[in-house]
Amino acid sequence: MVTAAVLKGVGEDVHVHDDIEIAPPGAGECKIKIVASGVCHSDLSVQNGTIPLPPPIVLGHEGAGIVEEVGDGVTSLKPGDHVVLSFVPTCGSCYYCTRGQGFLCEKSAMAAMGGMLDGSTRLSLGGEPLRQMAMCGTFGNYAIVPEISLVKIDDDVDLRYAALIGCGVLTGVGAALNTANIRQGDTVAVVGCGGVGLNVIQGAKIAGAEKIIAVDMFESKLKMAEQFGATDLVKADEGDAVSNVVALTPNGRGADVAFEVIGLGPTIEQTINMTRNGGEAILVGVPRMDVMLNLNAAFTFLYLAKTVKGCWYGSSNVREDIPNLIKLYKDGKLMLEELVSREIGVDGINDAFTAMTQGEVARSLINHTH
Ligand code: PAD
Ligand code: ZN
Repeated sequence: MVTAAVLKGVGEDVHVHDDIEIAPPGAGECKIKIVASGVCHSDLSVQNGTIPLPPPIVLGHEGAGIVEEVGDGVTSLKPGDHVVLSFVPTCGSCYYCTRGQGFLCEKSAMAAMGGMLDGSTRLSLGGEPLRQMAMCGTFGNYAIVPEISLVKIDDDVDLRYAALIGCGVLTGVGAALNTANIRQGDTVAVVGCGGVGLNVIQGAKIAGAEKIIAVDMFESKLKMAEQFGATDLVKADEGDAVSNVVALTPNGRGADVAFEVIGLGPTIEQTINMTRNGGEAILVGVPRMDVMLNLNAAFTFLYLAKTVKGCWYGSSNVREDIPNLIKLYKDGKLMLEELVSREIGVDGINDAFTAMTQGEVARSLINHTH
């Protein structure tokens, strides 16, 4: 039996069930004992309908664990291996994977339906099929996960911190190192300093940015931003955020690269507007499906020659980027422990969602061994 936090209806609290049935891993799948899972805003976005995934579903997509059993044909993993779960499966052989865009792997389309690669499910509750968010479902203590969604890591990495790599770190650091083109000495702005935004900040620092301007509604988040490498802090609700950021950039030019890490129409527009002429705006936050932007096409894209790039999963290729991030962590260049504001049990998930929206945490971390 599996114990997991289940969302039964959009807008409802999640409830923990300890009587979830789990089928053995199918061909190309592994049974994973999930050790830890971060709580990301995207989990809350499924709960509140911003990201449309069909319930009933086990939320959670930022996790790490230990392989317990492997299905037919699994060759790259064996029981006992430590793994980070990737919320995008990467087959390694499709059009996108072979062009260095593993984050767009053709196999990932099924994740939008909440099922496994073949659309079916491996969990059930009271006889009813139960989906797993992004083929992960890390708010459960066990999951069946496709082999192509798993990346083996060294046994000496604490799985609690490895879990965070699975979404927030890959996405945030990847936005700075992969999606954006940050040059040595650049001025960067980061709008939204949550678990992902803080990783954009530390990624921008690694990329060589000299000035990193952090923008958030909460003083508490700005303090965290400073800890992760922000050099200048802007309180979003005090005056006009765009002018306040631009005033901090050399010659009032605007940011060489600006990141939106919230997912709201107005803050996306602000982020594009605070980018300098010829600069890059990187969109990381996931908006509701009906959000449209109001931008002057001629000025923004032609006369001011700005580039706007979408950042899905930090433009990551997980099989290369996860080992690289672990190396950065071991070399003391990447902060992981500092991202964990609280360690909770799976029953603390609704409180963790509240804490996230109140600016209290960088990340809450579910420890399934509690
Ligand atoms: P979070 O809730 O921890 O952080 C969001 C931050 O934005 C908080 O610190 C808020 O205080 C701040 N904020 C909210 N409104 C404003 C505002 N108007 N002005 C300034 N700051 C504000 O979320 P997170 O860091 O876990 O996730 C951030 C977004 O990134 C969210 O939309 C999530 O769905 C998305 C995401 N995208 C990907 C991807 O692949 N692109 C991956 C993972 C998460
Ligand atoms: Zn996430």
